[in-house]
Amino acid sequence: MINLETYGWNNRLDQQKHKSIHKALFHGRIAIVHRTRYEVVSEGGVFQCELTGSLLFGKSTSELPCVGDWVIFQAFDDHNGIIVEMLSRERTLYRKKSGTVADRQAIASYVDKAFIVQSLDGNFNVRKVERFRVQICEAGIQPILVLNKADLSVDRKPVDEAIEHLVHQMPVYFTSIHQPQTIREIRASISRGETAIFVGSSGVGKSSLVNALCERTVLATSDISLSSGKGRHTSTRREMVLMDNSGILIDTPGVREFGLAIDDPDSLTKIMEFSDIAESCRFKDCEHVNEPGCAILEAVNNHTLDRKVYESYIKLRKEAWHFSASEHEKRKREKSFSKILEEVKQRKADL
Ligand SMILES: Nc1nc2c(ncn2[C@@H]2O[C@H](COP(=O)(O)OP(=O)(O)OP(=O)(O)O)[C@@H](O)[C@H]2O)c(=O)[nH]1
Ligand SMILES: [Mg+2]
Ligand SMILES: [Zn+2]
Repeated sequence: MINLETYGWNNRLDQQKHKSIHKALFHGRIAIVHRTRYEVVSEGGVFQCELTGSLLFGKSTSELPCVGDWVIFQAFDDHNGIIVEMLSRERTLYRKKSGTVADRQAIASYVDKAFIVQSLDGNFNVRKVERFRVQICEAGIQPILVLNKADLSVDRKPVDEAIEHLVHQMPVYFTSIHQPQTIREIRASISRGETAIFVGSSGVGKSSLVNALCERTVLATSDISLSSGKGRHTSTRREMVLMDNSGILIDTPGVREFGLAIDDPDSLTKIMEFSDIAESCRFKDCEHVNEPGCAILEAVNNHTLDRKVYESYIKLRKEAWHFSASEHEKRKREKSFSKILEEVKQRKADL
């Protein structure tokens, strides 16, 4: 029998389940999502489940179960079942679905820690770290920066300089799968029942790190002798694995672009730790672009705030604003569309 507490099941979730009309059924956590099939880890083992029609058609794509979600399911036999209910989501990492204006995509839920992985072999990009960090903090998840492939002889000075402002905002680890001590440090930062996700570009070593943390090959990794490590996508799905006597790890495929899916652009000021300075701006509604008496612009001019960090903030805020405005528009359109549908139904009923 599987002890679901090692997968993060707790009293709060238990209470939630007890309020459900489905409380007599099994519950479990989604480990892998295939197109319409979900692998659910439950006390009785791993079940292959589908969704009931009302879940499948009653929810938008981003609301459908993702890796990490807790669900209640009806078992048909020892291996198969149907998901009848999702427990309410917490700490969900979203991104903007690529190729859309304001569609969100759920990456994983019930996440405690997010490891932003970059490698020191030319992949390092501090602006990308900021982007991931903003989305992670917005979800109430703890961000951690992992700079992998530390065994390669690379000049660390430019990296240290670039992350100077970040080291105050999140823990930073230099790791290598060839240096066990660095892996032990990461392992020690994840407790039993805690869920940690690994995000970052392709080839940085996310799956290799998960394997090293589990001390066995649970995931496929790319063979360096066969590729330059660039643009080759080895992992193709999000997958949850259990680390022995410890936490839950979620590996993700490398993403080329990580678009922000943020509802409240103003939250960025707080997340990027600009609020303290912004309090001294002359105007309460200062946009920090060209207003007189703007404390942020003053900080940039007198070099207490790095101009590049400021520019990054403006760019991310604009993106978040664009997403939230389009999402708002979309909701309005959906509302008026459902109103029209209601009216049509009503008219039919009146006839
Ligand atoms: N030198 C060195 N190579 C590493 C390290 N970690 C991973 N690699 C190599 O980097 C390559 C890519 O590793 P993966 O774990 O497949 O990378 P990934 O981030 O999972 O990539 P995607 O699944 O495509 O997103 C492999 O050849 C690994 O052996 C490290 O610490 N040092
Ligand atoms: Mg991978
Ligand atoms: Zn200002």
